[in-house]
Amino acid sequence: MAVRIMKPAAYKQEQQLDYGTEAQHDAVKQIVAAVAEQGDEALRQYTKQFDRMEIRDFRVEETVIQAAYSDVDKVFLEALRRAADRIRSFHEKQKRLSWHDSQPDGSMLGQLIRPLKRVGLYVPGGTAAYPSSVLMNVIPAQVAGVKEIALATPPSTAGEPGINPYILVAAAELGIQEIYRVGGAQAIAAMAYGTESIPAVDKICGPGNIYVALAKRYVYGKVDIDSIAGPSDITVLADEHADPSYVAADLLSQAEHDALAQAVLVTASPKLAEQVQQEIERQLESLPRKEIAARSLADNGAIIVADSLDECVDTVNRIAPEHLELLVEEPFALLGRIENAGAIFLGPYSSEPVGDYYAGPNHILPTGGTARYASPLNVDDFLKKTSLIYYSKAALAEAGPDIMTLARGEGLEGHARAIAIRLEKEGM
Ligand code: HSO
Ligand code: ZN
Repeated sequence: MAVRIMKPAAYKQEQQLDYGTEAQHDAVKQIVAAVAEQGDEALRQYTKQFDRMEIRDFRVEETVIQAAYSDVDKVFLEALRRAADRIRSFHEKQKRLSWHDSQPDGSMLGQLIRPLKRVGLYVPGGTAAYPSSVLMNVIPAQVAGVKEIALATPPSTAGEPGINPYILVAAAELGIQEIYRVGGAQAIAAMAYGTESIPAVDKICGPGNIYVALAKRYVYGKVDIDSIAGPSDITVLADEHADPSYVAADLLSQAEHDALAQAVLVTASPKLAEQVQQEIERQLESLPRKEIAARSLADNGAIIVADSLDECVDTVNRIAPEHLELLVEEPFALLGRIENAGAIFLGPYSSEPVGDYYAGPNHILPTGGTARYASPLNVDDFLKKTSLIYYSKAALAEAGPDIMTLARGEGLEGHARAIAIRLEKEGM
């Protein structure tokens, strides 16, 4: 089935946030409460029930992590190392320093910037377990200075070591040795509340199924969480200079992630629209994940034909894509008009996979239109700020009357007196 061609007004973006059913909410609530109360015992029971596995030690042994190297191709490992280097150097640029500002009256104000102490990363099982996502989650945390990073991933009965060796190797390459074989809502609860074998963390990151997403919502407040990611999306804005085969390939690269993924072309060229439509059909034929990609394109894909480049830009801003490719003759000229996008890929050689794996910017991006207000995962997500206030005697003498006025205006005489007692005692 061909991707639908439509006018901008006909394109309605589905907000695909999955809020779960009542039964799923109830199940997650129960799991979180049981793990918070009974710790490892509850973890063992849920792992038996959901993963069909009896776990003695949740912690993955170092020997198992090392052994995973023999299952990973050397060429893959070298590419992974080069990707990690680039991702690290990009995130190094985001670091910020504590600062303070001294005033002529001797007072001083500032911000202490400190890393979170301990972060937990959830890595889903199955085909969506991406080693590249381990890099994208862990590296900004390390650059921020987080000392303790633990990883949780579901155990699997399929072969040894029961955990995707690529995930183990990606973690080991980053120096992460604390890995737990536990998945689902129970893993999130364990990291939030702590159990005998899994110490509690301060923040939980990483994608997962609906149970994981709901559990993250439940534990938010006890710990911090990253955003709850929806299905991935791409919008390609292309003009008549774009190569239709590139456009089609890039749309397919996003569509193959997930049947719920959204791949959209926006163009003012009806000719390009038709060429891309045909090219997608042609390229789909030989794509190994063609069923997933075809479903994604049929259900959520669109080719939007606008009347002008201006209308294309308006449409892009309305979609607020996670990934935006500018396959136009002068991509830099458009930048100033793009208001909402998680990541912008400029020109014919910056295909999305360049950013998914390698260039350096994070691939954990705001999905489903949330680029209206959200940013890519970054170093700041692993930092916290503490305000510093030092007032000198002279500064308090000057500010005291204003502070007392504001306090009394709120009916808080105790506040006013905390200032007054100083002014009086010191004759200010
Ligand atoms: N496109 C995905 C990231 C990814 N692609 C991981 C391949 N592996 C969401 O940005
Ligand atoms: Zn991707």
